[in-house]
Amino acid sequence: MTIQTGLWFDPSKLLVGGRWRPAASGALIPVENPSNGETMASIAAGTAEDVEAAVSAAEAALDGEWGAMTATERGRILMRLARLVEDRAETLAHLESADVGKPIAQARNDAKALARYFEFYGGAADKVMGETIPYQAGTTVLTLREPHGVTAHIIPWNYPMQILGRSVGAALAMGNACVLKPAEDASLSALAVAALAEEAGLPAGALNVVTGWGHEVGAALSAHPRVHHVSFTGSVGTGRRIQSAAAENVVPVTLELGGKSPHIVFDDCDLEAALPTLVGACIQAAGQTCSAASRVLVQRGIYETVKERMAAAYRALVAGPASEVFDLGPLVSAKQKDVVARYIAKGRAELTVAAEGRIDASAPAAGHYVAPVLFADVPADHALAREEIFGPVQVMIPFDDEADAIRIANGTDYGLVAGVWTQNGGRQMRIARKLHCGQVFVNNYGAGGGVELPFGGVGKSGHGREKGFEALYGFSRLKTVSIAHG
Ligand code: TXE
Repeated sequence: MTIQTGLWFDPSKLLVGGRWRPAASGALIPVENPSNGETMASIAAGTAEDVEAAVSAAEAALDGEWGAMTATERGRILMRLARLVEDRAETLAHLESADVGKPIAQARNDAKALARYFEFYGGAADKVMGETIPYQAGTTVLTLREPHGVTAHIIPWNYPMQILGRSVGAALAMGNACVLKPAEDASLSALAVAALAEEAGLPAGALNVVTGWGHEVGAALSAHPRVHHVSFTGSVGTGRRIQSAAAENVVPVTLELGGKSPHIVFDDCDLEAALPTLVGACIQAAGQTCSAASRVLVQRGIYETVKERMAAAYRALVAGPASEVFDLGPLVSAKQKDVVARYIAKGRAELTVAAEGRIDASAPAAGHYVAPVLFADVPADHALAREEIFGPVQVMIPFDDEADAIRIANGTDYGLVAGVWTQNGGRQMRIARKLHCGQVFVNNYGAGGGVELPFGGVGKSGHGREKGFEALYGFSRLKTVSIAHG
């Protein structure tokens, strides 16, 4: 798809204080369609000057109409936004599919999730309450939940709509004014949603969007002394830089930095229920999912059976242009394809390939396609079993018993999510408690799903929780008020 006329926003403009305008520098960044390498639009290359203007606009919103609104009024706006997203879901899905390269069915799911985030946080906005605390005689103590103020949202390219929804949705519900920096590889849906937010009645300055490069806009935003909270999803290296920059201003950060999530299959599981999820939980979005189950740990008694069945599924996988037709689209960029191709080459040289899928003949040579690869019998300490690849590559690791499974599962620096398949109730609970991660799926695997479920990592997967009510606590601060009244 090339970007068509009839869209409700101009991709080459920033949104600052309710005004759509070019970047202060006037510079543009071409937007590539990863399915065919063609340029389909241009986005504004914002700079520190635009960030400064956006932060000032957010402050003005907090001092003005937005800051004066009740939680119920904020919630109603988010609910209206949810309906508008639903109304335009098909266009949003096509935009995302073209921009990111994901199959249209997956992009439709992202649009649905985006609407659900706004619906959930719209409904939750006026249900966050403080407490009264028993204290000394003659004194009443209560707690108030207040917005941080200006919040920065630096988001990646793999699930732009979903990550925008969970981050900005929760921040707006709590009354913050947001400055959003989408990824340079995939900014279109963020601009589209910001325009819908205006239509829903969001006051000027409550949501500002500054597109541009990470080292310019992202760096300026995370270091800005008048930003009060930074929320980031992306790589460990960039997360570290963002946390350091925010530390200079002593402001809180929420970091979601990906993972190397294990999918653990015990020989007492319902194998027919488990098998379809084992491949799907990694291959979604061509493996470019933070919670991708990229390590499959299988108990030895059923290892060969699972390997054969997964290998058969891999041989049927076909990558091709983002559409209705193919299992996988291209990777988002030439850069991402190079990273993944290097891992695959290393795997081929040092490991056993169990099976691979293929790239369809119709896939344009200029697209960033990678055929999915399943590696078997992978040593748990191999680079492909420890490092985030962020592509359609899965490793299979055999294990002996529960203790062995836990040791391997906890053997990386990451800890985002984990999946466990077993019918043994005691084991389900033991494993769920022992895994070092932020979320455990037992007899299911919900990569990316669950608006209501708190989500986030431990270790190098980051800290802080998004989604659910937890996000509302993260996007607010608690004030204790102690009133001596005799
Ligand atoms: O990430 P970056 P990249 C992982 C995945 C992938 C790797 C690299 O392993 O292979 O990261 O991807 C902005 N200050 N994930 O290079 O750089 C940037 O503009 C402030 C996991 O795309 O982290 C974009 O908006 N911001 C992941 C965002 O950070 C900066 C999703 C993410 O880019 C910046 C994506 C800076 N100095 C990648 N430099 C997940 N957790 O889901 C860049 N940015």
